[in-house]
Amino acid sequence: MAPGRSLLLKVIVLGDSGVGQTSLLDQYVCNRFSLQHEATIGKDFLTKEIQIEDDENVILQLWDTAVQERQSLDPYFFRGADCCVLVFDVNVSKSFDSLQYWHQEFLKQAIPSDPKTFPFVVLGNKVDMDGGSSRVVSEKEAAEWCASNGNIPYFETSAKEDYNVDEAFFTIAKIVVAKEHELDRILSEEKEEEESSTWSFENCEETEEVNVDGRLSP
Ligand SMILES: Nc1nc2c(ncn2[C@@H]2O[C@H](COP(=O)(O)OP(=O)(O)OP(=O)(O)O)[C@@H](O)[C@H]2O)c(=O)[nH]1
Ligand SMILES: [Mg+2]
Repeated sequence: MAPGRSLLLKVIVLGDSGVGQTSLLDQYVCNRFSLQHEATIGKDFLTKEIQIEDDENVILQLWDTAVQERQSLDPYFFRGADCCVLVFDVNVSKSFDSLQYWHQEFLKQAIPSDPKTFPFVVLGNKVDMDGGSSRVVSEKEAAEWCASNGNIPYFETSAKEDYNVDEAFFTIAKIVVAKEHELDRILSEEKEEEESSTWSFENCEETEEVNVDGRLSP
């Protein structure tokens, strides 16, 4: 990436209604938390620019979707996503069971070029509730699910207490940027390979470029 420029990353947040998706984004971007549950309507995004290395800035475009959107996922909306954040509530086992569904639905709709390596992150939210006594999904159980579904990074969070929220989104940005760099590296290697397979014959009167298969270059 050219110096001084920021990479824009499209991040989709998915999960059952009420798990705290909007609250996590509100806490992360606006440093605020509300006890009210106002179901998200339509789809909306918040942006936050962060620095992940000395000379590397990224703009996270964080998409919060409404229940209706999630139930009939719009393929055109999900295509082009750089990361998908799956959220569940550690106090509601149904929301944990739904991870499988959201994971599969996202892959089905977004059709990433390599589903096995597409960056997901899982957030187990509301760990603060009742001092942890009402939780029904253990950290071990959640981590095991993540490990067996492609080693997805797992974070325990509390939007209310602002616990692990910055850390989770920072890791999300780093994972996606690392993937972008890997892609850039592969593309430049391919380009170099392509260039080195073009030979020049300099002993002719006019220099002609010939491909390895002997055809003249266009
Ligand atoms: N104790 C506690 N409550 C939380 C936390 N995060 C969210 N909540 C509460 O959970 C409720 C639902 O939060 P939302 O952020 O609106 O949930 P959502 O996932 O966006 O819900 P939909 O928009 O309906 O999909 C609200 O009453 C929040 O105050 C948390 O970390 N701890
Ligand atoms: Mg919401």
